[in-house]
Amino acid sequence: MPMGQITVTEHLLYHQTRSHEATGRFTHLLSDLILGAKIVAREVNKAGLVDILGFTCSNESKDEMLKKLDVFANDVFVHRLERSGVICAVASEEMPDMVVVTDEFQRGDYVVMIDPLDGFSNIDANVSIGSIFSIYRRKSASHKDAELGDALQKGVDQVAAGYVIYGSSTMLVYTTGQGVHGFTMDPSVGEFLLSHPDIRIPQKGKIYSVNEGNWNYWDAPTRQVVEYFKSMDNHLGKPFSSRYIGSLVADFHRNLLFGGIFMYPMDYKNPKKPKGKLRLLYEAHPLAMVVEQAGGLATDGRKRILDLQAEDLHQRVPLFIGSEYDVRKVSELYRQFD
Ligand code: AHM
Ligand code: MG
Repeated sequence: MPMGQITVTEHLLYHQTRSHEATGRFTHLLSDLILGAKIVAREVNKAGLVDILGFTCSNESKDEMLKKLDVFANDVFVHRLERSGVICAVASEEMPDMVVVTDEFQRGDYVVMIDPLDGFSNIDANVSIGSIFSIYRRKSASHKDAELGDALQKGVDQVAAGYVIYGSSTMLVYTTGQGVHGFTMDPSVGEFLLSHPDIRIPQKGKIYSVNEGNWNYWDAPTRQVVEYFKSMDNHLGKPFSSRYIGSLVADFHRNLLFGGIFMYPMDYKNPKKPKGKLRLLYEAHPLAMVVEQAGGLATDGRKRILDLQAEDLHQRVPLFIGSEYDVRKVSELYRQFD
C-alpha cells in the first residue's frame, strides 16, 4: 500500500500482531488517545478564529476562553481514557492527583501520563503547541486499584510514548519501542496517515534551543555548556544556530527532524531551591523514549533521563535532549565540574 495511505490504526495493528503481547488492548488504548487528540485539534484550530468571530455563547474574555481550552484538553483525554476499559490510572500535568479507575469491569493494566496541552501560553500567537503522552504497564496486582507506585516508574519501563503537534498541520509521532513513526492528519478524511516512517535524528545537529534569558539564573557549568554551542571551538567549528519557540513539542519536533539539542537546565530563579522547569513524567520521560528510539539521547546533565526513577507525580528535571553527539558533549562538560 502507498505510504500516504497507511492509517495510524493500520500501522499499529501491523506492529502489534507481530509482537508477543498482541492483545488488541494496547491498540484500543492508542486509538482512544488518537480520538482525544483529534477532538483537541479541532478546538485548537478553532481558537485562532476567536479574534475574527468572537465568542458565541457568553461574554467571557479571550483569556478565560483560552484558559478553558487547557482544561478542555485535559477533560477530553482523561474522560476518554478512564472509559477505555484498558487503563487502571491516568495522571495529567493539569491535575494534582492521578485518577484511578475503581470499577473492576472498566479496569485494565495500563497507566497513562499525559500533558494535555503543552506550550499552551503560546496559543494566542498562533504558535504550534502539543499534547505529550507516555504509557506504562502497572506493577501492582491487576485485581486491585492502582497505586501511586504504578505511576512512579523509571523511563525505561515505558511501553510507548509520543506526542501530537498542533501546527500548520496536525501530526502524531509515536514509538512502541520499535522505532519512531510520524503521521500527518489528512483533514479531508479525518485520519492520521503515515508520512514519516522510521524517523532518525541526525547524529550531530546545527541547532541549539534554550531560553537564554535565564543566563543570570544559571550556574557556571550550565553557562559553559551554552557557551560551547555558541563558540567557534565546538565540534561544528562554528556557532550553532539558535532556535527557541518556547513550546516544547514544537522545539523538540524540529530538532528531531533536523538535528540539534534542546535544553532546559536547572536554574536559580528561586535561589533557595534551584530546579529545572520541565516535568519528568509528562515531558522528559516520553520525549526521552522518542529521542532514544530515533537514535538520539536525553540527559539531566549527569544521568540518562530514562534511568531516572520518578518520586513525585509532578517532579521537575533539567533536560538536555536531541542529537547523540550534542547531548554527549553536554554530559562531558558537566563531568568536568564534578
Ligand atoms: P507549560 O507546561 O506550563 O506549558 O510549560 C512548559 C513549556 C514548554 O512547552 C517550553 O519548553 C517551556 O515551558 C518554555 O519555558 P520558558 O518560557 O521558561 O522558556
Ligand atoms: Mg507541559
